[in-house]
Amino acid sequence: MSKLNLYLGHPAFDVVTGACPHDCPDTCSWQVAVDRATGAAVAIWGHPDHLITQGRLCGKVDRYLERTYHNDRLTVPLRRIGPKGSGRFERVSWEVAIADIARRLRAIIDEYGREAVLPYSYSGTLGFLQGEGMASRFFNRMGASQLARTICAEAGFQGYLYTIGAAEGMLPEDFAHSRLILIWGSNTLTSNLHLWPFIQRARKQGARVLVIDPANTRTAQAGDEWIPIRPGTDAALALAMMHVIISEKLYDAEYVARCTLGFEQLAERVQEWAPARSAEITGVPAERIAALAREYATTRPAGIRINYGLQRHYGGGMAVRTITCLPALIGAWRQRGGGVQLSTSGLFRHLDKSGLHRPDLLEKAKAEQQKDNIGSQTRPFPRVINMNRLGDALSLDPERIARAHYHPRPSDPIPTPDEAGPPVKALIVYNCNPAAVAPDQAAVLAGLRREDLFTVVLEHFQTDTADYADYLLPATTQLEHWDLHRAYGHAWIALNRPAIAPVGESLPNSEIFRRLAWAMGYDDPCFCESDEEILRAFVEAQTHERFAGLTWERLLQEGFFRLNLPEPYLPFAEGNFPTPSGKCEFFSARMAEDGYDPLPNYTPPRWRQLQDGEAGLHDRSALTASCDGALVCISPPAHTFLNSTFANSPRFLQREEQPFLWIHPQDARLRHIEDGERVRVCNSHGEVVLTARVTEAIVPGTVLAPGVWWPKFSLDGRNINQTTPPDEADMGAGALFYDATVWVEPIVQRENG
Ligand SMILES: Nc1nc2c(c(=O)[nH]1)N[C@H]1C(S)=C(S)[C@@H](COP(=O)(O)OP(=O)(O)OC[C@H]3O[C@@H](n4cnc5c(=O)[nH]c(N)nc54)[C@H](O)[C@@H]3O)O[C@H]1N2
Ligand SMILES: Nc1nc2c(c(=O)[nH]1)N[C@H]1C(S)=C(S)[C@@H](COP(=O)(O)OP(=O)(O)OC[C@H]3O[C@@H](n4cnc5c(=O)[nH]c(N)nc54)[C@H](O)[C@@H]3O)O[C@H]1N2
Ligand code: SF4
Ligand SMILES: [Mo]
Repeated sequence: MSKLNLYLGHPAFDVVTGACPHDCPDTCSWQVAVDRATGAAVAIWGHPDHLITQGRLCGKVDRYLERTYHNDRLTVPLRRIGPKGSGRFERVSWEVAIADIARRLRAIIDEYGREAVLPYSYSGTLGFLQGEGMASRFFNRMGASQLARTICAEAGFQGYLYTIGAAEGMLPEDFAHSRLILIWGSNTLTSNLHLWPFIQRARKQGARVLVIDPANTRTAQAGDEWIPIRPGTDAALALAMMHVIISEKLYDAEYVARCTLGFEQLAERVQEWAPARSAEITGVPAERIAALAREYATTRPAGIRINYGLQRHYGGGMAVRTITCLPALIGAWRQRGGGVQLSTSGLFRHLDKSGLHRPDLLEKAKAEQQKDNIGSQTRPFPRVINMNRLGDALSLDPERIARAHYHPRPSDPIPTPDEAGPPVKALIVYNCNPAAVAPDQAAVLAGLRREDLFTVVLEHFQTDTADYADYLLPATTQLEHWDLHRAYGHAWIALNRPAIAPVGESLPNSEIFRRLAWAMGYDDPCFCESDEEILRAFVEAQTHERFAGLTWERLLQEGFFRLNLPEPYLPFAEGNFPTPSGKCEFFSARMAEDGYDPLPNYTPPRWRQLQDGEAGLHDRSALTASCDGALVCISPPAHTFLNSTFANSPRFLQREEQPFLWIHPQDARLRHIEDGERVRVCNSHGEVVLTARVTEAIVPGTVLAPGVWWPKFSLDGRNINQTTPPDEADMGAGALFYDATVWVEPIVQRENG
């Protein structure tokens, strides 16, 4: 019998509707059974009535109760007693913790200015409230440094916007209508599971599924064909496909004329991109490229799923920009099942978040800052720090701090060291585990180790980051707090109701920031609103037609809401792209203004530039004279981890066995590396010990380290982000997780020699 039938309607249990908080395109709705007698959650399952969840959670979140009731859950506020990083704490009361944190923050602000405080957060929860809801009110009111949240998706997102205009495209359910599906830089069965049933439906109707990936992933194995490609070279593949499509006149001339901009220039550009040239760059044989182009242009409808795996390279922005020209070229947008999906977050772009985040409070802080008479007045206040540059941001060197400022486009000025602003003296981390997930780990840890840095961490568990906290505050999990979610892989909004009381003394992020605001003396009424009041007001503030019919009462009753979209949803069938020209922009004047090539192009990845000796000397590893024997390292998600979340669960640790490094037999042989042997993976940023898995499931010249392991549960207390460069992608200052150049050697050999 299903869990649902066991508990629904049973007098001894309440069934509470919620939503998965995690960073995943699927944003599942769930139901939780709560024992009325004990108040404990006893079962969780996917909501059966949700079109995308379809009654199933993934293997990770199916075990969410284990996470909530885990023995290692933080349940009381803690204050550091040992040296920084030792992870030794004593228990304190909430009153003491909040009062002391506020006192320390005030002292830092008085001495160094508001910008000396840096919030650091990302995607532990994607909820509107427990994500940035109360936190942004707090930091706006303070006038703290702002954080550019660049760690995941920025490069590709910007590339998509230049071409399509907004993060809108195919809906997942519409892949059921496709007859050809390209899964391009995405491991659907691991990171976007709820798309798969729609893909399977298409296959039953005869659709073919091709997977373009450097690794023979689960998804590649489950598809019809794996097309192996060298990391960071996808734009070269797309350009050659366009070359074939245009030269063989397989494009949709009518759609191109009516709905696109710059076809003539595009045609001229792709003349340079014969499949043979692309083959040399991508490693995909020229005949395969030509056949792929023909199949893509002549199979209708053709859908492309790109995911962010594709854009964690130096040329990631341009790659996404270039690939997303393909559907317009063949008129794929005309049909249901045709087009491309990167993210659906743009469907929600009309959400009015001003009442939630209160940017007006920042104006208040700015006005006060004028009077403070501390800090730089020569550049806009407050400064914005690129989260990928945390190591630089935490250094005391003004040159490095300046480098950590966010400058997402070539046309953006890089501040001079005297405009860098104060050193970061207080770091407030929530929903994030930078000691594990951020690039240039050694630099990040050096910063966290600073005795003069006051660090507060809000967490469920004692992560590697938490080990460096001065105060470690226990946060509630999704079972224990209110929240509201929008998806980035479909068109639904979901409400999360608390199912159980907070475990131990844990508090929602919203409540922790609320108490901190009071202790800081911020008397704005918004810091007195309850969580329910905040969410209700947010829902009621929405006026755009896409949200017509969305009410708080309805959410309470039904748990989720689908945006009002036309049925079928064919956003660009008649053009109407949300770009400046209203067309799909093969030629983008905005790109030219922002300092880019206005046409689709191939921007080589950083590993390629290093090999060709072209990388800027900004970057320390460029100083390594020779790239002989270097390999490209990518580190996509391990199946049962979600970034670093779940990577402390005994069950999932056992499934992933140990931190592996996939290496092709050819590369292993050259280095005398045997399967199962310990290897050292290193570059000028850092090094880490992994266990070699010699396999043909990765293209030669590339190694793959499934991520993201907790350093402290790894072989040598480090993880693969020791080798991730802090450099920025071409667009949006995005991260380069899959663009590391590394050297790999067996450990035995080095110790002997
Ligand atoms: N189980 C699980 N699910 C997750 C996550 C997780 O960590 N674990 N992470 C979540 C997050 S934060 C995100 S952003 C989303 C999206 O998550 P992504 O990190 O985009 O993950 P994937 O969709 O797995 O895409 C990675 C795939 O891209 C491939 N790849 C790497 N470089 C290249 C390249 O240059 N070209 C091509 N063609 N392929 C390349 C990798 O081999 C891998 O198979 O998934 C979310 N879902
Ligand atoms: N090498 C490598 N590194 C990567 C990636 C990769 O593919 N390879 N992927 C990158 C990507 S795409 C992303 S999105 C980032 C993600 O990086 P993070 O945003 O750091 O995500 P997680 O690693 O899942 O860590 C989230 C933390 O938030 C905590 N948390 C969850 N809910 C709450 C809450 O309600 N309150 C509080 N206070 N804490 C909470 C969790 O316990 C967890 O420790 O990692 C990036 N790092
Ligand atoms: S992680 Fe993704 S697939 Fe798993 S329950 Fe959450 S939203 Fe669904
Ligand atoms: Mo991400």
